Parts: sequence; C-alpha cells; structure tokens
Amino acid sequence: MPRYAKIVILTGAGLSAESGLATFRDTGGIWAKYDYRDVATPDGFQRNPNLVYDFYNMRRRESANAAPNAAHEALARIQRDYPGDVLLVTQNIDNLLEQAGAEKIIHMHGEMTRMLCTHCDARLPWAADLSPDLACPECELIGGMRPAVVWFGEVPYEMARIAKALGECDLFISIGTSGNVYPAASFVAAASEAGAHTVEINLEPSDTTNYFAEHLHGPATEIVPSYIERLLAG
Ligand code: BV8
Repeated sequence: MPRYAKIVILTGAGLSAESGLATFRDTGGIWAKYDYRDVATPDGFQRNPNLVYDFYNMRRRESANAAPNAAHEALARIQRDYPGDVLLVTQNIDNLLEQAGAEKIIHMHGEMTRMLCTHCDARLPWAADLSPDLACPECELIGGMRPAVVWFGEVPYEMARIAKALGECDLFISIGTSGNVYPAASFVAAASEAGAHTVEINLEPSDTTNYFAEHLHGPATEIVPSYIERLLAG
C-alpha cells in the first residue's frame, strides 16, 4: 500500500528555469522586461495585439529550443511508476512535462502551442507564430486568433477538476512557484484543509511558504529527483 494514495503536484516557472526558460518575478525575469498589463491581459491584447503576438511568438520559439530537465523527468517517472494517483497541475504554458513523458497534466494557464479563435472559440494545436492576418482553420475568419493562454482577469482552465483533486489528495507538492498568482496560490490551503501533507520545493521560500508543512529549498533539478526517488522507495 503506497504511503500516499492521491498526490497533486503544482508547478510554476521555476520548474522550467533550468531548461533555460525565464521565470516571471526573479531578477531579470519576464515582468522586469514587460508590463503584465500590456501582454497578459485582454485589455492589453485589445490595445496592442501585435505586442502580445510578438511576446508569445518569442516565448514559443524559446520554448521550442528548450529541453526537459531532470525535474521534468522525475515528475514523468513518478506518474509512471508510483502505485497511487498522481495529478500534475502546471501554471506553465510550455510543453516540457509532455516532452519528458508525463501524461496526466492540467495546464491551468493554458498552452503556448495552442491557439484560441475569438470568433468561434475553437482551441487547436498551433506551434507556429500567431498574427492578426491568419484565418482560423475552423471558421476561416481572419483576425481572431490568439494564444490559448489564461490572462489576468480570465478564468483558469479545469478549476472544478482541480478543486476536486485538492479535496481528495493526501499529498500536495508545490514546485517552482512564487505563490503570487491566484487561484493557484490558494491550492496549498485547500489541500491542507483536506488533511494533505504539504511540501514546498522552491529555490527560496515562496509568498505562501507559511502554509506548507515541509520545505525543501534549492534548485528543482537537485531537489525534485531525490524527493521523487524517496517517494518511490516507499
Ligand atoms: C482569476 C499568462 C477569477 C500565461 C499568467 C484584480 C483583477 C483581476 C484579477 C485579480 C485582481 N487581483 C487579484 C486577481 C487575481 C489574479 C492574480 O492572482 N493577480 C496577482 C498578480 C495578485 N489572478 C487572475 O486573474 C487569474 N484568474 O483570478 O480568475 C477566478 C478565480 C478562481 C476561480 C475562477 C475564476 C488568472 C491568473 C493567470 C494569469 N496568467 N500568465 C503566460 O503568459 O505564461 S500569470 C504568470 O504567473 C504565469 O502564468 C505563471 O505561471 C504565473 C505564476 O508565476 P510563477 O510560475 O510562480 O513564476 P514566478 O516567476 O512568479 O516564480 C518562480 C519561482 O520559481 C520563484 O519563487 C523562484 O524562487 C523559483 N525558482 C526559480 N528558479 C528555480 C526556482 N525553483 C526551483 N528551482 C529553480 N531552478
């Protein structure tokens, strides 16, 4: 009988940092270069769509050149080999967990390799650049294509499924997130409420560090593989 029956693992930008993808709030991070109101809100997209297209086209190209790191691989391994249920909930819009072989993943803030048509609401895989003169493959209308990502003020994906998993889990692990953005930052409280053991794995204490029962601070590629090995050893 495994020690934990249902594990929920929340990840953030710190998981992909050692794959060369910038985080948001670290020194020199994305929000040091861009104002989130210009590139990660519906108003920003309305005001200057080309800036938003360029922002996501640049990040999509960077992500296409990145490879999964040892932490992504360890998460794919626990999903494959652990005898209990393991759900990965990521705030990241890259697909490095998929590339590492993980399967049960909720991208609560969407994915940079999928597009959303604002005319017909189609959501389709789209690994190329997006621009205002593209026709939607579904409705064939032009000018409505945007990245299928969740901006500030928009509702994250699969919240009901996440809430159910948090209410049933007996282990909640948070990896590489600053605990700044809601509702993701409230997940640890929900898991604790459900009686789960809670573990923060991060380079440094996050904004929600006091909600966690256990803290493992250091780079994800060092901490995550050794923690996952201990879980698999029972
Ligand atoms: C919502 C787009 C309602 C995708 C992002 C006023 C008006 C409207 C809303 C609000 C408001 N006030 C508050 C809100 C809520 C708002 C919010 O939280 N604002 C904050 C800033 C206060 N949230 C929303 O609007 C959300 N929607 O609330 O809808 C609702 C709620 C519940 C139920 C139904 C409806 C939507 C939020 C999504 C916004 N989209 N980006 C993209 O471009 O990527 S936010 C952005 O932040 C990314 O999505 C990112 O994933 C997310 C979180 O950032 P982190 O991943 O934590 O990254 P960060 O850089 O901050 O931290 C990295 C950490 O890693 C650091 O701690 C660092 O130490 C660590 N680290 C670094 N290197 C390593 C490492 N750790 C380990 N190893 C390493 N090597």
